[in-house]
Amino acid sequence: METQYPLTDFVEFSPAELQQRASDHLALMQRRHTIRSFSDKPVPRQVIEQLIQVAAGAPSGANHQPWHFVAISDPAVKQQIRHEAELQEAGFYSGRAGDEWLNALKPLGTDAHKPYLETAPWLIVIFSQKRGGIDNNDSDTNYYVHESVGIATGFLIQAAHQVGLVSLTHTPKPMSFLSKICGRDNDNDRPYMLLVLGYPAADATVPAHALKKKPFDQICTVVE
Ligand code: IYR
Repeated sequence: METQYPLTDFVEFSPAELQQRASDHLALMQRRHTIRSFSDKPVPRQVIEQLIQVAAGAPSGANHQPWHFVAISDPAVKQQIRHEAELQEAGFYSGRAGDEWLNALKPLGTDAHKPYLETAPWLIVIFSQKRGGIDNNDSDTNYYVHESVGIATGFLIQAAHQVGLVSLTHTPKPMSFLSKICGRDNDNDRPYMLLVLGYPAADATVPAHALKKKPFDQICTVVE
């Protein structure tokens, strides 16, 4: 029989505390914004490693943890990533994306220029893994890989905000150049997302478009 342990670290709050905590958490998370202008202020490696440990605590299919995080602060590697990303993005923004996509991006004001890939103190490249199981055994299939890595990435973004950092989810298209740069050019690892982490520049802005949230009744149906 599989071993089971009693749940000993769950903390229960009173209904009043629960309500207060939910309101406080909502207020905290409503201050999270995707940032595209970073300061070069350093962030200690240990903080980044702890954020990654939070991400790696996300639920995953069969607990196979189908992810690998490459955390980069080396200026030469960041420069290389910026160079390659801008090459890909130049093609994307000058037509490859198609008109509909480019129009959808207009209110965000993004373009092929990605200076923050060098300015920000840390880039985290998140890889998803098709196989590996829990013991890194290549013959074991991983399950719900996309869902699992998506949840872990969400944990990472949320944790960064909670500790006082800002982030940008960057998805250069295609992302295959990241496999080579990160030394994970194999047929198991696939770049999932590039997360830029650090402090906002003093003149950082938030596009008005990003503040437009759908009304609650449009995003939620309650059945009670
Ligand atoms: N990958 C490009 C384009 C881009 C696409 C979407 I969808 C965004 O929400 C934002 C940007 C880039 O990172 O600029």
